[in-house]
Amino acid sequence: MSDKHISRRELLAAGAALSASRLLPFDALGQAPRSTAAADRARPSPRQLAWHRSELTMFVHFTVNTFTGKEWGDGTESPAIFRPEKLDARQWARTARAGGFRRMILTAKHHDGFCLWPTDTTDHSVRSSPWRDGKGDVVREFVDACRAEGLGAGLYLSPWDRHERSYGDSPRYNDFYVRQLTELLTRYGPIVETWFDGANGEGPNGRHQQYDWPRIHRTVRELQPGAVIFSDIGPDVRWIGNEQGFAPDTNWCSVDPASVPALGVSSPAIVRSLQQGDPLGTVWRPGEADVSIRPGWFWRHEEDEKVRSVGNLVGLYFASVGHNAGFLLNVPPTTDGLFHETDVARIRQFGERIAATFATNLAAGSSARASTTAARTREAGRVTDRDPDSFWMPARTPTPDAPAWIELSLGAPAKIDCVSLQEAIAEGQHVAYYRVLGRVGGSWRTLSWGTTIGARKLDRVDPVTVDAVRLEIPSAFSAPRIASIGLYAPLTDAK
Ligand code: FUL
Repeated sequence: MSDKHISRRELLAAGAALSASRLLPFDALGQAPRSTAAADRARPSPRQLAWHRSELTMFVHFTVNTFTGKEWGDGTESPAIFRPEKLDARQWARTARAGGFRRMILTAKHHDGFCLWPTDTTDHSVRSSPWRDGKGDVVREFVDACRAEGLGAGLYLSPWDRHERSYGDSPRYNDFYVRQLTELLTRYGPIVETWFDGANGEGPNGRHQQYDWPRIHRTVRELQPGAVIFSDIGPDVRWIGNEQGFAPDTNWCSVDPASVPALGVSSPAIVRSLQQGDPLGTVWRPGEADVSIRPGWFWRHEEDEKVRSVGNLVGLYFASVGHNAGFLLNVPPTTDGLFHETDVARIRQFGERIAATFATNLAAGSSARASTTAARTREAGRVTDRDPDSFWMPARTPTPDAPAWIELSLGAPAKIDCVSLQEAIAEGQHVAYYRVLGRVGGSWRTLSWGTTIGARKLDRVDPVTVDAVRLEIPSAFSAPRIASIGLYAPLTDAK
Protein backbone atom coordinates (compact mmCIF):
# COMPACT_ATOMS: atom_id res chain seq x y z
CA MET A 1 0.00 0.00 0.00
CA SER A 2 2.80 2.40 0.70
CA ASP A 3 4.48 2.17 -2.65
CA LYS A 4 2.40 5.24 -3.46
CA HIS A 5 4.42 7.26 -0.99
CA ILE A 6 7.91 5.87 -1.34
CA SER A 7 9.42 4.11 -4.29
CA ARG A 8 9.70 0.37 -4.55
CA ARG A 9 13.48 0.75 -4.69
CA GLU A 10 13.49 2.51 -1.35
CA LEU A 11 11.25 -0.18 0.08
CA LEU A 12 13.56 -2.91 -1.13
CA ALA A 13 16.55 -1.06 0.33
CA ALA A 14 14.75 -0.86 3.66
CA GLY A 15 14.01 -4.57 3.50
CA ALA A 16 17.64 -5.42 2.75
CA ALA A 17 18.88 -3.26 5.62
CA LEU A 18 16.40 -4.97 7.87
CA SER A 19 17.52 -8.48 7.08
CA ALA A 20 21.15 -7.48 7.49
CA SER A 21 20.56 -5.90 10.87
CA ARG A 22 18.23 -8.34 12.65
CA LEU A 23 17.47 -6.65 15.97
CA LEU A 24 19.96 -8.20 18.31
CA PRO A 25 18.90 -9.24 21.76
CA PHE A 26 22.12 -7.97 23.33
CA ASP A 27 23.99 -4.74 22.79
CA ALA A 28 27.59 -4.59 21.60
CA LEU A 29 28.88 -5.25 25.13
CA GLY A 30 26.74 -8.32 25.54
CA GLN A 31 24.36 -6.62 27.95
CA ALA A 32 20.79 -7.80 28.17
CA PRO A 33 18.16 -5.23 27.25
CA ARG A 34 17.06 -2.78 29.88
CA SER A 35 14.41 -4.59 31.84
CA THR A 36 11.15 -2.74 32.33
CA ALA A 37 8.53 -3.10 35.00
CA ALA A 38 5.90 -5.52 33.70
CA ALA A 39 3.17 -3.03 34.55
CA ASP A 40 4.74 -0.45 32.23
CA ARG A 41 4.74 -2.68 29.20
CA ALA A 42 2.17 -2.19 26.45
CA ARG A 43 -0.80 -4.57 26.49
CA PRO A 44 -3.57 -5.36 24.02
CA SER A 45 -7.15 -4.12 24.36
CA PRO A 46 -9.91 -6.77 24.37
CA ARG A 47 -10.67 -6.00 20.70
CA GLN A 48 -7.00 -6.51 19.82
CA LEU A 49 -6.87 -9.73 21.81
CA ALA A 50 -9.89 -11.06 19.89
CA TRP A 51 -8.13 -10.08 16.65
CA HIS A 52 -4.97 -11.98 17.70
CA ARG A 53 -6.96 -15.10 18.44
CA SER A 54 -8.51 -15.06 14.97
CA GLU A 55 -5.06 -15.42 13.36
CA LEU A 56 -6.42 -15.86 9.81
CA THR A 57 -8.49 -13.32 7.89
CA MET A 58 -9.61 -13.61 4.28
CA PHE A 59 -9.54 -10.49 2.14
CA VAL A 60 -12.08 -10.19 -0.69
CA HIS A 61 -11.20 -7.67 -3.43
CA PHE A 62 -14.20 -7.19 -5.66
CA THR A 63 -15.53 -4.21 -7.65
CA VAL A 64 -15.74 -2.87 -11.21
CA ASN A 65 -12.03 -3.75 -11.58
CA THR A 66 -13.07 -7.39 -11.64
CA PHE A 67 -14.82 -6.59 -14.94
CA THR A 68 -12.18 -4.29 -16.46
CA GLY A 69 -9.10 -6.26 -15.45
CA LYS A 70 -7.51 -3.18 -13.85
CA GLU A 71 -5.85 -3.09 -10.43
CA TRP A 72 -6.85 0.50 -9.83
CA GLY A 73 -9.99 1.77 -11.53
CA ASP A 74 -9.89 5.44 -12.50
CA GLY A 75 -13.42 6.25 -11.40
CA THR A 76 -14.90 6.55 -14.92
CA GLU A 77 -16.16 2.94 -15.01
CA SER A 78 -19.85 2.62 -15.76
CA PRO A 79 -21.90 0.79 -13.09
CA ALA A 80 -23.47 -1.03 -16.06
CA ILE A 81 -20.43 -3.32 -16.22
CA PHE A 82 -21.05 -4.70 -12.72
CA ARG A 83 -22.96 -7.95 -13.42
CA PRO A 84 -21.84 -10.80 -11.14
CA GLU A 85 -24.70 -13.04 -12.27
CA LYS A 86 -23.95 -15.97 -9.96
CA LEU A 87 -22.78 -14.02 -6.91
CA ASP A 88 -22.91 -16.24 -3.82
CA ALA A 89 -21.24 -14.79 -0.74
CA ARG A 90 -21.99 -18.06 1.11
CA GLN A 91 -19.54 -19.76 -1.24
CA TRP A 92 -16.85 -17.25 -0.18
CA ALA A 93 -17.65 -17.74 3.50
CA ARG A 94 -17.76 -21.54 3.26
CA THR A 95 -14.38 -21.49 1.54
CA ALA A 96 -12.93 -19.25 4.23
CA ARG A 97 -14.25 -21.49 6.99
CA ALA A 98 -12.96 -24.65 5.34
CA GLY A 99 -9.52 -22.98 5.21
CA GLY A 100 -9.54 -22.22 8.94
CA PHE A 101 -10.16 -18.47 8.46
CA ARG A 102 -12.15 -16.78 11.19
CA ARG A 103 -12.74 -13.36 9.64
CA MET A 104 -13.34 -11.87 6.19
CA ILE A 105 -12.87 -8.31 4.95
CA LEU A 106 -14.68 -7.06 1.83
CA THR A 107 -13.72 -4.02 -0.29
CA ALA A 108 -16.99 -2.12 0.17
CA LYS A 109 -15.34 0.62 -1.91
CA HIS A 110 -11.95 0.55 -3.67
CA HIS A 111 -10.08 3.52 -5.15
CA ASP A 112 -12.45 3.72 -8.17
CA GLY A 113 -15.22 4.88 -5.83
CA PHE A 114 -17.86 2.29 -6.86
CA CYS A 115 -19.89 1.32 -3.78
CA LEU A 116 -20.91 -2.31 -3.30
CA TRP A 117 -23.83 -1.25 -1.14
CA PRO A 118 -26.84 0.98 -2.06
CA THR A 119 -25.41 4.09 -0.43
CA ASP A 120 -27.37 7.32 -0.14
CA THR A 121 -24.17 9.34 -0.65
CA THR A 122 -23.66 8.82 -4.40
CA ASP A 123 -25.24 7.19 -7.47
CA HIS A 124 -21.98 5.44 -8.17
CA SER A 125 -23.06 2.16 -6.59
CA VAL A 126 -24.72 -1.20 -7.11
CA ARG A 127 -28.02 0.67 -7.24
CA SER A 128 -27.05 1.97 -10.71
CA SER A 129 -25.96 -1.46 -11.93
CA PRO A 130 -28.01 -4.12 -13.71
CA TRP A 131 -27.07 -6.65 -11.00
CA ARG A 132 -30.24 -7.83 -9.20
CA ASP A 133 -32.04 -5.03 -11.13
CA GLY A 134 -30.28 -2.41 -9.04
CA LYS A 135 -31.78 -3.83 -5.85
CA GLY A 136 -28.75 -5.82 -4.75
CA ASP A 137 -26.43 -5.15 -1.83
CA VAL A 138 -23.12 -7.03 -1.83
CA VAL A 139 -22.23 -5.80 1.66
CA ARG A 140 -25.49 -7.20 3.04
CA GLU A 141 -24.98 -10.58 1.37
CA PHE A 142 -21.39 -10.59 2.59
CA VAL A 143 -22.14 -9.89 6.26
CA ASP A 144 -25.07 -12.34 6.25
CA ALA A 145 -22.82 -15.03 4.78
CA CYS A 146 -20.09 -14.33 7.36
CA ARG A 147 -22.59 -14.69 10.17
CA ALA A 148 -24.10 -17.86 8.75
CA GLU A 149 -20.63 -19.44 8.66
CA GLY A 150 -19.55 -18.10 12.07
CA LEU A 151 -17.00 -15.63 10.69
CA GLY A 152 -16.37 -12.05 11.81
CA ALA A 153 -17.15 -9.49 9.06
CA GLY A 154 -14.78 -6.62 8.29
CA LEU A 155 -14.97 -3.81 5.73
CA TYR A 156 -12.47 -1.90 3.59
CA LEU A 157 -13.54 1.60 2.65
CA SER A 158 -10.90 3.23 0.49
CA PRO A 159 -10.32 6.83 1.54
CA TRP A 160 -8.90 7.54 -1.93
CA ASP A 161 -11.88 8.01 -4.27
CA ARG A 162 -11.15 8.67 -7.94
CA HIS A 163 -14.81 9.15 -8.84
CA GLU A 164 -16.20 11.48 -6.19
CA ARG A 165 -16.03 15.13 -7.26
CA SER A 166 -15.66 16.48 -3.74
CA TYR A 167 -12.44 14.50 -3.29
CA GLY A 168 -9.62 17.00 -2.73
CA ASP A 169 -12.05 19.58 -1.38
CA SER A 170 -11.04 18.42 2.06
CA PRO A 171 -13.84 19.33 4.50
CA ARG A 172 -16.56 18.38 2.00
CA TYR A 173 -15.02 15.05 1.13
CA ASN A 174 -14.39 14.25 4.80
CA ASP A 175 -18.11 14.75 5.45
CA PHE A 176 -18.95 12.53 2.48
CA TYR A 177 -16.51 9.84 3.63
CA VAL A 178 -17.76 9.84 7.22
CA ARG A 179 -21.33 9.52 5.91
CA GLN A 180 -20.31 6.45 3.92
CA LEU A 181 -18.52 5.00 6.92
CA THR A 182 -21.54 5.68 9.12
CA GLU A 183 -23.82 3.81 6.71
CA LEU A 184 -21.50 0.82 6.74
CA LEU A 185 -21.13 0.81 10.51
CA THR A 186 -24.83 1.26 11.34
CA ARG A 187 -26.67 -0.83 8.74
CA TYR A 188 -24.99 -4.20 8.97
CA GLY A 189 -24.66 -5.24 12.61
CA PRO A 190 -21.32 -5.98 14.32
CA ILE A 191 -18.19 -5.32 12.26
CA VAL A 192 -14.90 -6.74 13.55
CA GLU A 193 -12.35 -4.76 11.53
CA THR A 194 -12.29 -1.53 9.52
CA TRP A 195 -9.48 -1.49 6.96
CA PHE A 196 -8.07 1.83 5.78
CA ASP A 197 -5.40 1.54 3.14
CA GLY A 198 -2.66 4.13 2.76
CA ALA A 199 -3.19 5.17 -0.88
CA ASN A 200 -3.79 8.88 -1.21
CA GLY A 201 -3.64 9.97 -4.85
CA GLU A 202 -5.39 12.68 -6.81
CA GLY A 203 -9.12 12.89 -7.29
CA PRO A 204 -11.03 13.70 -10.52
CA ASN A 205 -10.28 17.40 -10.01
CA GLY A 206 -6.53 16.74 -9.75
CA ARG A 207 -6.38 17.66 -6.08
CA HIS A 208 -5.10 15.79 -3.04
CA GLN A 209 -7.21 15.23 0.02
CA GLN A 210 -6.31 15.83 3.67
CA TYR A 211 -8.10 13.01 5.48
CA ASP A 212 -9.52 13.78 8.91
CA TRP A 213 -8.18 10.66 10.61
CA PRO A 214 -9.11 11.63 14.19
CA ARG A 215 -12.73 12.05 13.09
CA ILE A 216 -12.67 8.81 11.09
CA HIS A 217 -11.29 6.88 14.06
CA ARG A 218 -13.78 8.50 16.44
CA THR A 219 -16.61 7.42 14.12
CA VAL A 220 -15.47 3.79 14.26
CA ARG A 221 -15.04 3.85 18.03
CA GLU A 222 -18.48 5.35 18.58
CA LEU A 223 -20.38 3.14 16.16
CA GLN A 224 -18.44 -0.14 16.43
CA PRO A 225 -16.44 -0.20 19.67
CA GLY A 226 -15.56 -3.86 19.10
CA ALA A 227 -13.93 -3.27 15.68
CA VAL A 228 -10.17 -3.01 15.36
CA ILE A 229 -8.96 -0.19 13.13
CA PHE A 230 -6.28 -1.16 10.63
CA SER A 231 -4.21 1.36 8.72
CA ASP A 232 -0.53 1.51 7.77
CA ILE A 233 0.19 2.95 11.18
CA GLY A 234 -2.70 1.72 13.34
CA PRO A 235 -4.17 2.69 15.79
CA ASP A 236 -5.16 -0.95 16.58
CA VAL A 237 -3.44 -3.02 13.90
CA ARG A 238 -0.45 -1.89 11.86
CA TRP A 239 0.75 -2.82 8.39
CA ILE A 240 3.71 -5.20 8.54
CA GLY A 241 5.64 -3.16 5.99
CA ASN A 242 5.34 -5.39 2.90
CA GLU A 243 2.55 -6.83 0.79
CA GLN A 244 4.13 -10.24 0.46
CA GLY A 245 2.41 -11.82 3.44
CA PHE A 246 5.28 -12.28 5.87
CA ALA A 247 6.57 -10.70 9.06
CA PRO A 248 10.25 -10.53 10.01
CA ASP A 249 11.67 -12.94 12.63
CA THR A 250 11.86 -10.13 15.14
CA ASN A 251 8.39 -8.69 15.54
CA TRP A 252 7.23 -6.73 18.57
CA CYS A 253 3.53 -5.97 18.95
CA SER A 254 4.46 -2.72 20.66
CA VAL A 255 5.51 0.37 18.73
CA ASP A 256 6.86 3.76 19.62
CA PRO A 257 4.19 6.21 18.39
CA ALA A 258 6.91 8.83 17.83
CA SER A 259 8.69 6.68 15.24
CA VAL A 260 5.41 5.85 13.48
CA PRO A 261 3.91 9.33 13.09
CA ALA A 262 0.28 9.92 12.30
CA LEU A 263 1.27 11.27 8.88
CA GLY A 264 1.58 7.81 7.40
CA VAL A 265 4.33 5.91 5.74
CA SER A 266 6.78 8.30 4.16
CA SER A 267 10.25 6.79 4.60
CA PRO A 268 12.12 3.49 4.79
CA ALA A 269 12.80 4.22 8.48
CA ILE A 270 9.07 4.21 9.18
CA VAL A 271 8.62 1.03 7.15
CA ARG A 272 11.31 -0.51 9.30
CA SER A 273 9.55 0.53 12.51
CA LEU A 274 6.40 -1.08 11.15
CA GLN A 275 8.21 -4.28 10.28
CA GLN A 276 9.85 -4.89 13.63
CA GLY A 277 7.85 -2.88 16.13
CA ASP A 278 9.73 -1.65 19.17
CA PRO A 279 10.34 -3.63 22.38
CA LEU A 280 10.06 -0.46 24.44
CA GLY A 281 7.11 0.95 22.47
CA THR A 282 4.37 2.30 24.68
CA VAL A 283 1.39 1.28 22.56
CA TRP A 284 0.18 -2.15 21.42
CA ARG A 285 -0.17 -2.25 17.63
CA PRO A 286 0.35 -5.76 16.25
CA GLY A 287 1.26 -6.31 12.62
CA GLU A 288 -1.00 -7.69 9.90
CA ALA A 289 0.64 -9.30 6.86
CA ASP A 290 -1.46 -8.94 3.70
CA VAL A 291 -0.96 -10.68 0.37
CA SER A 292 -3.04 -12.00 -2.52
CA ILE A 293 -3.42 -15.65 -3.50
CA ARG A 294 -2.85 -14.42 -7.09
CA PRO A 295 -0.41 -11.87 -8.53
CA GLY A 296 -3.14 -9.18 -8.52
CA TRP A 297 -5.62 -8.10 -5.85
CA PHE A 298 -8.51 -8.48 -8.33
CA TRP A 299 -9.45 -11.54 -10.37
CA ARG A 300 -8.19 -11.89 -13.94
CA HIS A 301 -8.65 -14.89 -16.15
CA GLU A 302 -4.96 -14.66 -17.21
CA GLU A 303 -3.94 -15.39 -13.62
CA ASP A 304 -5.96 -18.58 -13.21
CA GLU A 305 -2.76 -20.58 -13.62
CA LYS A 306 -0.86 -18.38 -11.16
CA VAL A 307 -2.66 -19.21 -7.94
CA ARG A 308 -0.27 -19.78 -5.02
CA SER A 309 0.45 -23.42 -4.24
CA VAL A 310 -0.55 -25.04 -0.95
CA GLY A 311 3.13 -25.26 0.04
CA ASN A 312 3.56 -21.55 -0.62
CA LEU A 313 0.48 -20.69 1.47
CA VAL A 314 1.65 -22.89 4.34
CA GLY A 315 5.05 -21.16 4.16
CA LEU A 316 3.34 -17.78 4.42
CA TYR A 317 1.34 -19.02 7.42
CA PHE A 318 4.58 -19.93 9.21
CA ALA A 319 6.11 -16.57 8.25
CA SER A 320 3.10 -14.48 9.35
CA VAL A 321 1.07 -16.19 12.09
CA GLY A 322 4.27 -18.01 13.04
CA HIS A 323 6.09 -14.68 13.34
CA ASN A 324 3.61 -13.04 15.69
CA ALA A 325 1.46 -11.36 13.01
CA GLY A 326 -2.04 -11.76 11.58
CA PHE A 327 -2.32 -13.28 8.10
CA LEU A 328 -4.66 -11.46 5.70
CA LEU A 329 -4.98 -13.49 2.51
CA ASN A 330 -6.86 -12.08 -0.47
CA VAL A 331 -9.06 -14.35 -2.59
CA PRO A 332 -10.75 -12.36 -5.37
CA PRO A 333 -14.14 -13.42 -6.80
CA THR A 334 -14.48 -13.81 -10.58
CA THR A 335 -16.89 -11.86 -12.83
CA ASP A 336 -19.49 -14.50 -11.90
CA GLY A 337 -19.22 -13.36 -8.28
CA LEU A 338 -17.78 -16.70 -7.14
CA PHE A 339 -14.33 -17.75 -5.99
CA HIS A 340 -12.58 -19.63 -8.78
CA GLU A 341 -12.48 -23.42 -8.31
CA THR A 342 -8.67 -23.43 -8.22
CA ASP A 343 -8.60 -20.90 -5.37
CA VAL A 344 -11.32 -22.82 -3.52
CA ALA A 345 -9.35 -26.06 -3.76
CA ARG A 346 -6.09 -24.39 -2.62
CA ILE A 347 -7.75 -22.81 0.40
CA ARG A 348 -9.35 -26.09 1.42
CA GLN A 349 -6.06 -27.97 1.08
CA PHE A 350 -4.25 -25.22 2.97
CA GLY A 351 -6.75 -25.55 5.85
CA GLU A 352 -6.38 -29.33 5.85
CA ARG A 353 -2.58 -29.10 5.89
CA ILE A 354 -2.54 -26.64 8.80
CA ALA A 355 -5.12 -28.66 10.76
CA ALA A 356 -3.16 -31.90 10.21
CA THR A 357 0.16 -30.26 11.18
CA PHE A 358 -1.19 -29.05 14.52
CA ALA A 359 -3.65 -31.88 15.25
CA THR A 360 -1.58 -33.56 17.97
CA ASN A 361 0.59 -31.69 20.42
CA LEU A 362 3.23 -34.21 21.44
CA ALA A 363 4.00 -32.08 24.49
CA ALA A 364 0.51 -32.69 25.93
CA GLY A 365 0.76 -34.98 28.92
CA SER A 366 4.49 -34.36 29.39
CA SER A 367 5.86 -33.61 32.83
CA ALA A 368 7.18 -30.08 33.27
CA ARG A 369 9.75 -28.47 35.55
CA ALA A 370 11.23 -24.99 35.46
CA SER A 371 14.17 -22.93 36.72
CA THR A 372 11.92 -20.95 39.05
CA THR A 373 8.22 -20.25 39.38
CA ALA A 374 6.72 -16.91 40.38
CA ALA A 375 3.69 -18.38 42.14
CA ARG A 376 1.72 -21.59 42.51
CA THR A 377 -0.70 -20.41 39.81
CA ARG A 378 2.24 -19.83 37.45
CA GLU A 379 3.77 -23.29 37.57
CA ALA A 380 5.47 -25.04 34.65
CA GLY A 381 2.54 -27.36 33.79
CA ARG A 382 0.51 -24.37 32.58
CA VAL A 383 2.28 -24.45 29.21
CA THR A 384 0.42 -27.56 28.12
CA ASP A 385 -3.02 -26.93 29.64
CA ARG A 386 -4.52 -25.46 26.41
CA ASP A 387 -5.69 -22.31 28.18
CA PRO A 388 -4.15 -19.34 26.32
CA ASP A 389 -4.52 -17.16 29.42
CA SER A 390 -2.74 -19.41 31.88
CA PHE A 391 1.05 -19.38 31.84
CA TRP A 392 4.31 -20.38 33.43
CA MET A 393 6.22 -17.42 34.81
CA PRO A 394 9.68 -17.55 36.39
CA ALA A 395 10.30 -15.63 39.59
CA ARG A 396 12.71 -13.11 38.04
CA THR A 397 13.58 -11.33 34.82
CA PRO A 398 16.14 -13.65 33.21
CA THR A 399 19.65 -12.57 32.22
CA PRO A 400 22.28 -14.29 30.05
CA ASP A 401 24.03 -15.36 33.28
CA ALA A 402 20.85 -16.65 34.88
CA PRO A 403 18.48 -17.69 32.07
CA ALA A 404 14.98 -18.83 32.84
CA TRP A 405 14.19 -22.31 31.55
CA ILE A 406 11.38 -24.79 31.39
CA GLU A 407 11.79 -28.46 30.55
CA LEU A 408 9.19 -30.92 29.27
CA SER A 409 9.84 -34.67 29.57
CA LEU A 410 7.80 -36.52 27.01
CA GLY A 411 7.79 -39.95 28.62
CA ALA A 412 8.68 -41.66 25.34
CA PRO A 413 10.87 -40.51 22.44
CA ALA A 414 8.95 -38.66 19.71
CA LYS A 415 9.94 -37.41 16.30
CA ILE A 416 9.23 -33.72 15.78
CA ASP A 417 9.83 -31.10 13.10
CA CYS A 418 7.92 -28.11 14.42
CA VAL A 419 7.95 -26.17 17.68
CA SER A 420 5.20 -23.70 18.60
CA LEU A 421 5.74 -21.14 21.38
CA GLN A 422 3.22 -18.66 22.73
CA GLU A 423 3.43 -15.86 25.26
CA ALA A 424 0.32 -14.96 27.26
CA ILE A 425 0.03 -11.68 25.38
CA ALA A 426 -2.84 -10.33 27.47
CA GLU A 427 0.09 -9.63 29.84
CA GLY A 428 2.22 -7.99 27.15
CA GLN A 429 5.19 -9.27 25.15
CA HIS A 430 8.45 -9.81 27.02
CA VAL A 431 10.81 -12.38 25.48
CA ALA A 432 13.78 -10.88 23.58
CA TYR A 433 15.80 -14.02 22.97
CA TYR A 434 15.20 -17.75 23.36
CA ARG A 435 16.65 -21.10 22.51
CA VAL A 436 14.90 -24.46 22.14
CA LEU A 437 16.93 -27.55 22.99
CA GLY A 438 16.00 -31.18 22.50
CA ARG A 439 17.38 -34.24 24.34
CA VAL A 440 18.56 -36.64 21.67
CA GLY A 441 19.94 -39.98 22.85
CA GLY A 442 20.76 -38.52 26.28
CA SER A 443 22.46 -35.29 25.19
CA TRP A 444 21.05 -31.83 24.62
CA ARG A 445 21.11 -30.27 21.18
CA THR A 446 19.96 -26.81 20.02
CA LEU A 447 16.91 -27.21 17.78
CA SER A 448 16.09 -23.57 17.14
CA TRP A 449 16.64 -20.11 18.50
CA GLY A 450 15.09 -16.74 17.91
CA THR A 451 14.31 -13.32 19.28
CA THR A 452 10.63 -12.48 19.78
CA ILE A 453 7.78 -14.91 20.52
CA GLY A 454 4.60 -12.88 21.15
CA ALA A 455 1.23 -14.36 20.20
CA ARG A 456 2.87 -17.25 18.39
CA LYS A 457 6.29 -18.27 17.17
CA LEU A 458 6.57 -21.30 14.91
CA ASP A 459 9.96 -22.85 14.30
CA ARG A 460 10.46 -25.58 11.77
CA VAL A 461 13.31 -27.81 12.84
CA ASP A 462 15.10 -30.64 11.09
CA PRO A 463 13.17 -33.83 11.93
CA VAL A 464 14.63 -35.17 15.17
CA THR A 465 13.64 -37.71 17.80
CA VAL A 466 13.65 -36.26 21.32
CA ASP A 467 12.49 -37.44 24.72
CA ALA A 468 12.66 -34.00 26.35
CA VAL A 469 12.58 -30.40 25.21
CA ARG A 470 13.83 -27.34 26.99
CA LEU A 471 12.99 -23.70 26.33
CA GLU A 472 15.75 -21.41 27.57
CA ILE A 473 15.20 -17.65 27.86
CA PRO A 474 18.38 -15.66 28.51
CA SER A 475 16.86 -12.29 27.70
CA ALA A 476 13.50 -10.68 28.33
CA PHE A 477 12.22 -7.23 29.22
CA SER A 478 10.59 -8.58 32.37
CA ALA A 479 9.67 -12.02 33.70
CA PRO A 480 8.27 -13.87 30.66
CA ARG A 481 4.78 -15.40 30.65
CA ILE A 482 4.80 -18.56 28.53
CA ALA A 483 1.28 -19.74 27.71
CA SER A 484 2.05 -22.69 25.53
CA ILE A 485 4.70 -24.98 24.11
CA GLY A 486 3.67 -27.26 21.26
CA LEU A 487 5.69 -30.01 19.60
CA TYR A 488 4.52 -31.50 16.32
CA ALA A 489 5.46 -34.51 14.24
CA PRO A 490 6.42 -34.31 10.56
CA LEU A 491 3.24 -34.72 8.52
CA THR A 492 4.29 -37.94 6.82
CA ASP A 493 4.84 -39.47 10.27
CA ALA A 494 1.60 -38.14 11.72
CA LYS A 495 -1.28 -40.52 12.13
C1 FUL B 1 -3.46 -1.00 -1.37
C2 FUL B 1 -4.32 -0.78 -2.61
O1 FUL B 1 -3.76 0.26 -3.41
C3 FUL B 1 -4.37 -2.09 -3.35
O2 FUL B 1 -5.13 -1.98 -4.53
C4 FUL B 1 -4.94 -3.14 -2.43
O3 FUL B 1 -6.28 -2.81 -2.10
C5 FUL B 1 -4.10 -3.25 -1.17
C6 FUL B 1 -4.60 -4.25 -0.18
O4 FUL B 1 -4.01 -1.99 -0.54
O5 FUL B 1 -3.29 0.15 -0.66
